[in-house]
Amino acid sequence: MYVQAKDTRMTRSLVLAAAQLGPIQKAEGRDVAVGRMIRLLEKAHQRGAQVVVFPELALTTFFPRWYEEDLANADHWYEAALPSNETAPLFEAARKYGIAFHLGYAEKTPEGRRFNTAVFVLPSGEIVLKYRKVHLPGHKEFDPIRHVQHLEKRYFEPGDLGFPVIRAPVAGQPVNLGMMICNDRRWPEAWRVMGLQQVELVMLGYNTPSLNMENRGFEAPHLRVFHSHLSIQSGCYQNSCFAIATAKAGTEDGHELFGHSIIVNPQGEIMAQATSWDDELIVAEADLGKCELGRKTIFDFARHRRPEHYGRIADQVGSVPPAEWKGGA
Ligand code: ING
Repeated sequence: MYVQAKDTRMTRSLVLAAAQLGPIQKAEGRDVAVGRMIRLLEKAHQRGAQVVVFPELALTTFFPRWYEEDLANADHWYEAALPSNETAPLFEAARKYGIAFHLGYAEKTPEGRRFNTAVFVLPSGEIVLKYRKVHLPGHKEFDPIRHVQHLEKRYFEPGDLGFPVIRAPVAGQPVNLGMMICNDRRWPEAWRVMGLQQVELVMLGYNTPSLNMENRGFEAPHLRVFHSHLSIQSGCYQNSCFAIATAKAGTEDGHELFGHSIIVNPQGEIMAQATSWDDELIVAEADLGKCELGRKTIFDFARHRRPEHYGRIADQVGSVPPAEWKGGA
Protein backbone atom coordinates (compact mmCIF):
# COMPACT_ATOMS: atom_id res chain seq x y z
CA MET A 1 0.00 0.00 0.00
CA TYR A 2 1.48 3.37 -1.00
CA VAL A 3 1.85 5.61 2.01
CA GLN A 4 1.64 9.26 1.02
CA ALA A 5 4.83 11.00 2.20
CA LYS A 6 4.04 13.91 4.50
CA ASP A 7 4.72 17.11 2.58
CA THR A 8 6.41 18.92 5.47
CA ARG A 9 7.08 21.93 3.23
CA MET A 10 3.40 22.83 3.46
CA THR A 11 3.11 22.39 7.26
CA ARG A 12 2.71 25.64 9.10
CA SER A 13 3.71 24.75 12.64
CA LEU A 14 3.30 27.31 15.43
CA VAL A 15 4.14 26.81 19.09
CA LEU A 16 1.30 28.33 21.11
CA ALA A 17 1.28 29.29 24.80
CA ALA A 18 -1.22 30.52 27.36
CA ALA A 19 0.46 32.59 30.07
CA GLN A 20 -2.04 32.29 32.88
CA LEU A 21 -1.76 34.84 35.66
CA GLY A 22 -2.59 34.28 39.29
CA PRO A 23 -4.35 37.00 41.27
CA ILE A 24 -3.47 40.69 41.10
CA GLN A 25 -4.54 42.44 44.29
CA LYS A 26 -6.25 45.83 44.18
CA ALA A 27 -3.26 47.46 45.88
CA GLU A 28 -0.67 45.95 43.51
CA GLY A 29 0.78 48.21 40.80
CA ARG A 30 1.33 47.35 37.15
CA ASP A 31 5.01 46.73 37.84
CA VAL A 32 4.07 43.60 39.80
CA ALA A 33 1.99 42.19 36.94
CA VAL A 34 4.55 43.19 34.29
CA GLY A 35 7.34 41.53 36.28
CA ARG A 36 5.37 38.29 36.51
CA MET A 37 4.51 38.42 32.81
CA ILE A 38 8.18 38.87 31.89
CA ARG A 39 9.03 35.75 33.91
CA LEU A 40 6.34 33.88 31.97
CA LEU A 41 7.86 35.16 28.69
CA GLU A 42 11.23 33.80 29.83
CA LYS A 43 9.62 30.39 30.40
CA ALA A 44 7.87 30.66 27.04
CA HIS A 45 11.24 31.31 25.39
CA GLN A 46 12.80 28.31 27.13
CA ARG A 47 9.95 26.14 25.85
CA GLY A 48 10.11 27.45 22.28
CA ALA A 49 6.76 29.26 22.31
CA GLN A 50 6.22 31.67 19.42
CA VAL A 51 2.82 33.13 20.46
CA VAL A 52 1.92 33.94 24.09
CA VAL A 53 -1.60 34.94 25.21
CA PHE A 54 -1.95 36.88 28.46
CA PRO A 55 -5.37 37.28 30.19
CA GLU A 56 -8.09 39.92 29.91
CA LEU A 57 -7.28 43.06 31.98
CA ALA A 58 -3.87 41.53 32.66
CA LEU A 59 -2.27 44.64 34.17
CA THR A 60 -4.63 45.18 37.09
CA THR A 61 -7.00 43.46 39.43
CA PHE A 62 -10.45 42.77 37.95
CA PHE A 63 -11.62 46.23 38.97
CA PRO A 64 -15.23 45.97 37.62
CA ARG A 65 -15.99 44.21 40.91
CA TRP A 66 -15.48 47.58 42.70
CA TYR A 67 -18.12 50.34 42.52
CA GLU A 68 -16.97 53.92 41.91
CA GLU A 69 -19.60 56.66 41.78
CA ASP A 70 -17.24 59.00 39.93
CA LEU A 71 -15.54 57.34 36.92
CA ALA A 72 -12.61 59.73 37.31
CA ASN A 73 -11.72 57.72 40.43
CA ALA A 74 -11.34 54.64 38.20
CA ASP A 75 -9.02 56.32 35.69
CA HIS A 76 -5.93 54.77 37.27
CA TRP A 77 -7.10 51.29 36.15
CA TYR A 78 -6.84 52.32 32.45
CA GLU A 79 -3.95 52.62 30.00
CA ALA A 80 -3.86 55.95 28.19
CA ALA A 81 -1.02 54.68 25.99
CA LEU A 82 0.49 51.31 25.12
CA PRO A 83 3.34 50.80 25.71
CA SER A 84 3.74 53.11 28.68
CA ASN A 85 6.64 53.40 31.10
CA GLU A 86 5.18 50.56 33.17
CA THR A 87 4.47 48.25 30.21
CA ALA A 88 7.54 49.02 28.06
CA PRO A 89 9.60 46.30 29.82
CA LEU A 90 7.08 43.71 28.64
CA PHE A 91 7.41 44.85 25.02
CA GLU A 92 11.20 44.84 25.41
CA ALA A 93 11.22 41.27 26.74
CA ALA A 94 8.99 40.08 23.89
CA ARG A 95 11.37 41.71 21.42
CA LYS A 96 14.37 40.12 23.10
CA TYR A 97 12.81 36.65 22.95
CA GLY A 98 11.23 37.10 19.51
CA ILE A 99 7.79 36.25 20.89
CA ALA A 100 4.48 37.66 19.60
CA PHE A 101 1.97 38.28 22.37
CA HIS A 102 -1.68 39.09 23.11
CA LEU A 103 -2.37 41.49 25.99
CA GLY A 104 -5.70 42.39 27.55
CA TYR A 105 -6.02 45.80 29.24
CA ALA A 106 -8.42 48.63 30.07
CA GLU A 107 -8.15 51.28 27.34
CA LYS A 108 -8.96 54.97 27.77
CA THR A 109 -8.81 56.80 24.43
CA PRO A 110 -7.59 60.43 24.05
CA GLU A 111 -11.27 61.36 23.63
CA GLY A 112 -12.01 59.77 27.01
CA ARG A 113 -13.82 56.64 25.74
CA ARG A 114 -13.31 53.48 27.78
CA PHE A 115 -13.02 49.94 26.41
CA ASN A 116 -12.08 46.45 27.60
CA THR A 117 -9.39 45.94 24.97
CA ALA A 118 -6.85 43.42 23.69
CA VAL A 119 -3.98 43.84 21.25
CA PHE A 120 -1.74 41.42 19.37
CA VAL A 121 1.86 42.61 19.28
CA LEU A 122 4.69 41.33 17.05
CA PRO A 123 8.21 40.99 18.51
CA SER A 124 9.00 44.25 16.68
CA GLY A 125 6.48 45.96 18.95
CA GLU A 126 4.07 46.59 16.04
CA ILE A 127 0.45 46.24 17.08
CA VAL A 128 -1.04 44.03 14.37
CA LEU A 129 -4.59 43.75 15.68
CA LYS A 130 -6.76 45.52 18.24
CA TYR A 131 -10.08 44.28 19.60
CA ARG A 132 -12.56 45.88 21.99
CA LYS A 133 -14.87 43.59 23.98
CA VAL A 134 -18.32 43.52 22.37
CA HIS A 135 -20.31 41.41 24.86
CA LEU A 136 -20.12 43.21 28.22
CA PRO A 137 -21.67 41.10 30.99
CA GLY A 138 -22.93 42.44 34.30
CA HIS A 139 -24.52 45.81 34.94
CA LYS A 140 -24.02 49.59 35.04
CA GLU A 141 -25.43 50.67 38.41
CA PHE A 142 -24.66 49.29 41.85
CA ASP A 143 -26.68 46.10 42.35
CA PRO A 144 -27.46 45.51 46.06
CA ILE A 145 -28.68 41.95 45.46
CA ARG A 146 -25.40 40.69 44.03
CA HIS A 147 -22.78 38.97 46.19
CA VAL A 148 -20.12 40.80 44.15
CA GLN A 149 -20.57 43.62 41.65
CA HIS A 150 -19.73 43.05 37.98
CA LEU A 151 -19.77 46.60 36.60
CA GLU A 152 -18.39 46.12 33.07
CA LYS A 153 -21.34 48.05 31.62
CA ARG A 154 -20.33 50.96 33.88
CA TYR A 155 -16.62 50.98 33.12
CA PHE A 156 -16.63 50.12 29.41
CA GLU A 157 -18.51 50.87 26.20
CA PRO A 158 -19.35 47.92 23.91
CA GLY A 159 -16.54 47.38 21.44
CA ASP A 160 -16.76 49.34 18.16
CA LEU A 161 -14.24 47.36 16.08
CA GLY A 162 -16.33 44.27 15.33
CA PHE A 163 -14.53 40.90 15.23
CA PRO A 164 -11.68 41.51 12.78
CA VAL A 165 -9.43 38.73 11.47
CA ILE A 166 -6.05 39.63 9.96
CA ARG A 167 -3.52 37.47 8.10
CA ALA A 168 -0.13 38.42 9.51
CA PRO A 169 3.36 36.90 9.63
CA VAL A 170 4.06 35.14 12.94
CA ALA A 171 7.38 33.36 13.40
CA GLY A 172 7.97 33.77 9.67
CA GLN A 173 4.69 32.32 8.42
CA PRO A 174 1.24 33.76 7.66
CA VAL A 175 -1.51 33.11 10.25
CA ASN A 176 -5.18 34.20 10.19
CA LEU A 177 -5.50 35.80 13.63
CA GLY A 178 -8.58 36.87 15.58
CA MET A 179 -9.41 37.88 19.15
CA MET A 180 -12.31 37.97 21.57
CA ILE A 181 -12.51 38.68 25.30
CA CYS A 182 -13.98 36.63 28.13
CA ASN A 183 -17.78 36.79 27.92
CA ASP A 184 -17.54 36.92 24.09
CA ARG A 185 -16.63 33.19 24.16
CA ARG A 186 -20.19 32.38 25.25
CA TRP A 187 -21.71 33.89 22.10
CA PRO A 188 -21.49 31.66 18.99
CA GLU A 189 -21.97 34.78 16.82
CA ALA A 190 -18.50 36.01 17.83
CA TRP A 191 -16.88 32.73 16.73
CA ARG A 192 -18.86 32.51 13.49
CA VAL A 193 -18.10 36.07 12.37
CA MET A 194 -14.41 35.13 12.61
CA GLY A 195 -15.01 31.68 11.11
CA LEU A 196 -16.51 33.45 8.10
CA GLN A 197 -13.13 35.22 7.77
CA GLN A 198 -11.27 31.86 7.90
CA VAL A 199 -9.73 32.54 11.31
CA GLU A 200 -7.08 29.97 12.26
CA LEU A 201 -6.14 31.14 15.77
CA VAL A 202 -8.55 32.83 18.20
CA MET A 203 -6.81 34.43 21.18
CA LEU A 204 -8.85 35.27 24.28
CA GLY A 205 -8.28 36.14 27.92
CA TYR A 206 -10.81 35.87 30.73
CA ASN A 207 -11.46 36.80 34.36
CA THR A 208 -14.27 34.49 35.48
CA PRO A 209 -15.52 34.15 39.05
CA SER A 210 -15.43 30.56 40.27
CA LEU A 211 -18.91 30.98 41.80
CA ASN A 212 -22.07 32.62 40.47
CA MET A 213 -22.08 36.10 42.02
CA GLU A 214 -25.47 37.18 40.65
CA ASN A 215 -27.34 35.69 43.64
CA ARG A 216 -30.24 35.00 41.25
CA GLY A 217 -30.98 31.29 40.82
CA PHE A 218 -28.73 28.30 41.49
CA GLU A 219 -25.79 27.31 39.30
CA ALA A 220 -23.80 24.29 40.49
CA PRO A 221 -20.19 25.49 40.89
CA HIS A 222 -18.68 22.67 38.80
CA LEU A 223 -20.59 24.02 35.80
CA ARG A 224 -18.57 27.25 35.75
CA VAL A 225 -15.50 25.63 34.21
CA PHE A 226 -17.62 23.22 32.15
CA HIS A 227 -19.44 26.15 30.47
CA SER A 228 -16.18 27.94 29.76
CA HIS A 229 -14.58 24.90 28.13
CA LEU A 230 -17.83 23.94 26.33
CA SER A 231 -18.00 27.41 24.76
CA ILE A 232 -14.38 27.41 23.61
CA GLN A 233 -14.29 23.81 22.38
CA SER A 234 -17.50 24.19 20.40
CA GLY A 235 -16.33 27.53 18.98
CA CYS A 236 -13.16 25.89 17.70
CA TYR A 237 -14.89 22.80 16.32
CA GLN A 238 -17.71 24.71 14.59
CA ASN A 239 -15.32 27.19 12.99
CA SER A 240 -12.39 24.84 12.46
CA CYS A 241 -9.81 26.92 14.31
CA PHE A 242 -7.36 26.81 17.20
CA ALA A 243 -7.89 28.86 20.36
CA ILE A 244 -5.68 29.95 23.24
CA ALA A 245 -7.86 30.86 26.25
CA THR A 246 -5.97 32.34 29.17
CA ALA A 247 -7.30 32.98 32.68
CA LYS A 248 -6.48 35.50 35.32
CA ALA A 249 -7.01 33.15 38.29
CA GLY A 250 -6.88 32.87 42.06
CA THR A 251 -8.22 35.02 44.88
CA GLU A 252 -8.15 38.80 44.39
CA ASP A 253 -8.98 40.60 47.62
CA GLY A 254 -11.09 37.66 48.71
CA HIS A 255 -12.79 37.12 45.35
CA GLU A 256 -11.96 33.87 43.55
CA LEU A 257 -11.45 33.58 39.78
CA PHE A 258 -10.99 30.14 38.19
CA GLY A 259 -8.02 29.14 36.06
CA HIS A 260 -8.24 26.12 33.74
CA SER A 261 -6.64 27.97 30.81
CA ILE A 262 -6.70 25.78 27.71
CA ILE A 263 -5.35 25.48 24.19
CA VAL A 264 -7.87 23.88 21.83
CA ASN A 265 -7.52 22.46 18.29
CA PRO A 266 -9.96 22.60 15.32
CA GLN A 267 -11.45 19.24 16.38
CA GLY A 268 -12.44 20.87 19.68
CA GLU A 269 -9.90 18.82 21.63
CA ILE A 270 -8.06 20.33 24.59
CA MET A 271 -4.32 20.16 23.71
CA ALA A 272 -3.09 21.64 27.03
CA GLN A 273 -4.70 22.79 30.27
CA ALA A 274 -3.46 24.73 33.26
CA THR A 275 -3.70 22.84 36.57
CA SER A 276 -3.00 25.68 39.00
CA TRP A 277 -4.81 28.92 39.81
CA ASP A 278 -1.56 30.87 39.70
CA ASP A 279 1.04 32.09 37.17
CA GLU A 280 1.43 29.11 34.84
CA LEU A 281 2.56 28.60 31.26
CA ILE A 282 0.96 25.92 29.11
CA VAL A 283 2.31 25.14 25.64
CA ALA A 284 1.11 23.19 22.60
CA GLU A 285 2.42 22.86 19.03
CA ALA A 286 -0.21 23.58 16.38
CA ASP A 287 -0.16 22.43 12.76
CA LEU A 288 -2.25 25.24 11.28
CA GLY A 289 -3.01 23.04 8.28
CA LYS A 290 -5.37 21.16 10.59
CA CYS A 291 -7.87 24.00 10.09
CA GLU A 292 -8.38 22.86 6.50
CA LEU A 293 -10.26 19.61 7.12
CA GLY A 294 -13.30 21.14 8.81
CA ARG A 295 -13.36 24.08 6.44
CA LYS A 296 -13.40 21.78 3.41
CA THR A 297 -15.88 19.20 4.70
CA ILE A 298 -18.38 19.49 7.53
CA PHE A 299 -18.00 23.27 7.89
CA ASP A 300 -17.55 24.18 4.26
CA PHE A 301 -19.66 27.31 4.79
CA ALA A 302 -20.04 28.05 1.07
CA ARG A 303 -21.55 24.63 0.38
CA HIS A 304 -23.70 24.14 3.46
CA ARG A 305 -24.84 27.42 5.07
CA ARG A 306 -28.29 28.84 4.23
CA PRO A 307 -28.23 32.50 5.38
CA GLU A 308 -31.72 33.08 3.99
CA HIS A 309 -33.01 31.31 7.12
CA TYR A 310 -30.71 33.06 9.60
CA GLY A 311 -32.30 36.52 9.55
CA ARG A 312 -33.25 36.53 13.24
CA ILE A 313 -29.62 36.14 14.27
CA ALA A 314 -28.61 39.53 12.84
CA ASP A 315 -31.93 41.38 12.91
CA GLN A 316 -33.31 40.53 16.34
CA VAL A 317 -31.77 41.48 19.74
CA GLY A 318 -33.89 39.77 22.38
CA SER A 319 -35.91 36.56 22.13
CA VAL A 320 -39.69 36.76 21.50
CA PRO A 321 -42.42 34.24 22.39
CA PRO A 322 -43.18 31.72 19.61
CA ALA A 323 -46.40 31.53 17.62
CA GLU A 324 -49.23 29.60 19.38
CA TRP A 325 -50.19 26.26 17.77
CA LYS A 326 -53.87 26.46 16.65
CA GLY A 327 -54.33 22.79 15.74
CA GLY A 328 -54.11 21.25 12.26
CA ALA A 329 -50.80 20.99 10.31
N1 ING B 1 -16.51 37.36 33.19
C1 ING B 1 -17.45 36.34 33.15
C2 ING B 1 -17.45 35.54 31.86
O1 ING B 1 -18.23 35.71 30.94
C3 ING B 1 -19.74 35.63 33.50
C4 ING B 1 -18.83 36.81 33.49
C5 ING B 1 -19.41 34.47 34.19
C6 ING B 1 -20.88 35.67 32.75
C7 ING B 1 -20.26 33.36 34.17
C8 ING B 1 -21.75 34.58 32.71
C9 ING B 1 -21.44 33.42 33.43
O2 ING B 1 -16.64 34.63 31.84
C10 ING B 1 -16.20 38.32 32.28
N2 ING B 1 -15.21 39.16 32.61
O3 ING B 1 -16.79 38.43 31.21
